[in-house]
Amino acid sequence: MPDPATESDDRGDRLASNPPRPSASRRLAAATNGWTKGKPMTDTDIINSAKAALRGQRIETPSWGYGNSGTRFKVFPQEGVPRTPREKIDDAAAVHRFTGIAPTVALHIPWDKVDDYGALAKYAADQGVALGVINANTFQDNDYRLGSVTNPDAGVRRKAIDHLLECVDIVDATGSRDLKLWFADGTNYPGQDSIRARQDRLAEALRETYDRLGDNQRLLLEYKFFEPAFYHTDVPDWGTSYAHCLELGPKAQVVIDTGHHAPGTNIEFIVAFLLRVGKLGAFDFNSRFYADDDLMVGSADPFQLFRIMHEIVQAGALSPDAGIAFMLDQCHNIEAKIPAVIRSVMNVQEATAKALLVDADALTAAQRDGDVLTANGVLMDAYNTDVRPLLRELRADMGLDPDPVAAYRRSGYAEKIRTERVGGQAAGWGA
Ligand code: LRH
Ligand code: MN
Repeated sequence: MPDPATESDDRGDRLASNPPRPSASRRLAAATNGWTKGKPMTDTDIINSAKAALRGQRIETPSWGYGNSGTRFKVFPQEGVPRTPREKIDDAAAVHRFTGIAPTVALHIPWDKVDDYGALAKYAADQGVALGVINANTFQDNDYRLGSVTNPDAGVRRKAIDHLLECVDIVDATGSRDLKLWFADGTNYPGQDSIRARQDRLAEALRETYDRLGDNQRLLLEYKFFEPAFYHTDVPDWGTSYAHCLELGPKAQVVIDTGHHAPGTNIEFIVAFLLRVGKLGAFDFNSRFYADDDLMVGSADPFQLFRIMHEIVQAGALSPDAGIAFMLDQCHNIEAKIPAVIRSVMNVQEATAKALLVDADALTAAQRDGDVLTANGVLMDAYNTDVRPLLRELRADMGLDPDPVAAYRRSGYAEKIRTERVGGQAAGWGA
């Protein structure tokens, strides 16, 4: 390992052999301002390949992100909130119209329960979107006080498993690919139940559900280190989810909800690890300052989101055919919901664009040479690049308004839903 103290002098001759390439921001500025005329098309290639990747990016929005939500202290209802799954789909379609990269909406059962899921899928298609991940809900029934699939009572476990199987029927009916499972299951006091026995019950329920999946369907298992359980949670971390997914088989994948980790957790390590073993199925993107705050992704820690997308880009896992579902899982307790979702999609786009501008050759060379500062510098260069001009240009190329939030505000959609959606029961968590 090179001695950092003497790092500079032998770096000299390396610099001679491959002069440092202009920084990401200089290359971006050069390319977007046509300074590259006559220069080899390298920078423009980089920009164009970044644009192509960004154009192919897909972000799924959550139906519950359009409904009322809050905390145990208060849910502040908002005007114009959808009352039905169809109105939630309308709002998701609006987000797609202004961002161009959010063509699917995740459903949550029973919050989005309908009699005819095929008709709902048709309705979504008519609005220009498709139904995405189906989320089961075993955390709001009175019977689940001591757990759902891990409950000591076999009858309660049966009820929970039947709900999971019903959700697979819904995946069939909507033509979706994924069933997503998050269990609130856990205990509040040491001794309350057998941690080991609960793992056996969980494995049994997962097995029965997994075996019900169709060939091209997946079971996505989400983890969370606490809440609503405050002593132990039955799927508390990525390792537990990974172990159960390994035990189940290839159709079982891990979901990383960016708000579900103990403070200080290096989430991009989990991303890199699961990508390496082919077990990363999806993200629930949001951000937090403290616990599972479910704030707009990238709003609390944009650098963390960049580091996560850097691992994704480096692994070539950004494009939809890499199989990772990039979803938002957020609650807009005090802010206007649709512009918040649009802003969130833009935050993921910005983090992705910066990750796509990382000079991978320079990074690999510096890492190979143990050149710590240069390696970190290459990443920070990309992170500190203002990619908003590039994204505005991309949206214009896609026939979209360069500023989706402003375009949404000018569209009159907010006024339309405020006047139309009067009466009826505004959608919410129904907790
Ligand atoms: C649990 C969770 C899970 C969803 C719910 C809406 O905290 O992240 O993904 O089912 O939020
Ligand atoms: Mn989640």
